[in-house]
Amino acid sequence: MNYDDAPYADDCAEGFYYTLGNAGWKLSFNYGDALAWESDFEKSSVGGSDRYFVDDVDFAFFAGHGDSGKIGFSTNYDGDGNYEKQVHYSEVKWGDRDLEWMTLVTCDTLDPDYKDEWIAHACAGNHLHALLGFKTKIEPSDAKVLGTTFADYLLDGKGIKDAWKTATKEKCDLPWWKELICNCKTEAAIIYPRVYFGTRLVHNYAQETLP
Ligand SMILES: [Ca+2]
Ligand SMILES: [Ca+2]
Ligand SMILES: [Ca+2]
Ligand SMILES: [Ca+2]
Repeated sequence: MNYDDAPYADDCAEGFYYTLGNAGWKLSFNYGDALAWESDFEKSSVGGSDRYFVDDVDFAFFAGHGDSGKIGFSTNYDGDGNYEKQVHYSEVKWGDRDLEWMTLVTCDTLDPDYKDEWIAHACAGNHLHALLGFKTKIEPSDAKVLGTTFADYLLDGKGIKDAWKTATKEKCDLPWWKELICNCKTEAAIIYPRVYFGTRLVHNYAQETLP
């Protein structure tokens, strides 16, 4: 989590975290601001330690700053000097250890121009089940209850795609003047691998529910 000048990121991430925690999920870590390190998200081949952090849990959730193809951090914990103070798509491979779902509540990170890159890196090997986030800008205050709402829908038994779509549709709406500036409306995104065995689709992760 990166709360630094993203005033509702903590409400968002902690809403998600404690809603699942109260429902009996084991809580592993909750880091904000300078305690949130980019290396926690990055693979070991670029000097990261995701195997002890985001890839050591089933569900990881980040709220803070983002840009096309990346998320941002306030302090530098980069392992190899490339892409400092950010987690760039090329620095991640998720789910090759334990992670199934990654949610990034950040602006523009899942910009459609970078969809193939996220699939090629984050989903390499088809381990990760879903990467959730936004294609566009989001209004910071909309994030406030988004984490809780999303967790509630998952706990209600909605599939991951449906839960994310419903929660973001309900809670995220740019003010009209921002829509004019970017000529866009807030649009959520979910990226997931379709895994085939021969010609048969063996995993449709979009409908997966919490175990
Ligand atoms: Ca790096
Ligand atoms: Ca980095
Ligand atoms: Ca990994
Ligand atoms: Ca797992």
